[in-house]
Amino acid sequence: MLLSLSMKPDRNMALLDDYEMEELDFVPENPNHRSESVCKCRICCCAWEAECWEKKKNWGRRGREREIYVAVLGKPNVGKSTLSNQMVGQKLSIVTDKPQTTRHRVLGICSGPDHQMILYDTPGVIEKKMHKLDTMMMKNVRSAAVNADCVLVVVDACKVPAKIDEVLEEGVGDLKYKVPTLLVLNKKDLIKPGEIAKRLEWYEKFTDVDEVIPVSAKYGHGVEDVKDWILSKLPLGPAYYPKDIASEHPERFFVAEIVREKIFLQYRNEVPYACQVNVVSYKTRPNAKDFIQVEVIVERNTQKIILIGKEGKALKLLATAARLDIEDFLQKKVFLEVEVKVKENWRQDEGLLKDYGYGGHIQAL
Ligand SMILES: Nc1nc2c(ncn2[C@@H]2O[C@H](COP(=O)(O)OP(=O)(O)OP(=O)(O)O)[C@@H](O)[C@H]2O)c(=O)[nH]1
Ligand SMILES: [Mg+2]
Repeated sequence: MLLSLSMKPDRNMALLDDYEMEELDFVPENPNHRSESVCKCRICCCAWEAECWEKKKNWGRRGREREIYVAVLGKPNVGKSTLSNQMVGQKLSIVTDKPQTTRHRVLGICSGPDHQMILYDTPGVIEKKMHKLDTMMMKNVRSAAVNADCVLVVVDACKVPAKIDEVLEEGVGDLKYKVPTLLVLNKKDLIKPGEIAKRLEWYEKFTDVDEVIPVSAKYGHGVEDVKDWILSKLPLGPAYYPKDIASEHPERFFVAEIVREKIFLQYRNEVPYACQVNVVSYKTRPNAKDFIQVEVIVERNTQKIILIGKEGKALKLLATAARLDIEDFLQKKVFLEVEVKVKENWRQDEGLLKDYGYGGHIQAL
């Protein structure tokens, strides 16, 4: 099954809307409702620690019982986000054909009648870190894996088999021999069955994983086998989240991600990588469309010119494509305003990166 944004997530996933924020008299530290200060729930990166926790503690957690945490790791472009979306049953992570699309750890909740898995989709593991952003993205990988009860390492079946040591090293470090690890051989639809068998054999022989399962995340083939493997390995805990919610990032996180996806799809070469998207204002209006103001930060004026295009046409195209998906996602009409700004070398600026929500860490309970 192909996933689309029109598969609407439950509105519960929003933590605080503008009205709640006003009521609570909160001044956000950064535009995307994320900061280094970490919510006590240890999952989200939201800045409003106390209230967020207040809100969530009634969500069914009992004492210190366990949920199942699953980290989805792998190199860029292997299909981690596609697999995570399929497992959750909703498009939470953006997907493009370009490597390094995912920059944060994205939490998805997969609830069944008798289980609840909490999945972390992560940025692709890269060896060469060109910018501080890359380093912080790798921190996000580690923060997803540090509490994981099990790890899925996704590899691309089309690629020549290769060791996964560096992926495990980056992700789980010293813990690598302690957590059950499944190698997910993805994109099996792109190779012949005989080749799949050879790849399986190679990975079974030359990697230190508990099992190898071939899947085609894009078409949903083998995804149930992955879930069964996770369930077979782990003790079941009580549901932490209400069964009908799929994530707990605030809506503005998904709005920014949708705009970023459209940038990746519309622009080429370095441009998408030089873009950061922030939601600067999100106003819910009872008698009018929601008003969303987004800024796209680029590193150079030349990139700004490309983004805007001749007579603003490119930016208009981008804003329309983003708005349509945002409306699908939120299931309501919105007014979307997109502005492009230049902040030189933001990818190297630790302060800015933190403001943009990278490098948040997870607090162990
Ligand atoms: N044919 C085929 N394509 C797939 C499959 N899974 C993912 N893809 C494609 O592979 C590309 C990358 O998918 P993503 O899910 O964004 O990969 P990722 O590992 O999350 O990538 P990063 O976030 O950049 O690390 C997209 O074009 C997907 O449509 C699959 O099973 N079969
Ligand atoms: Mg991804």
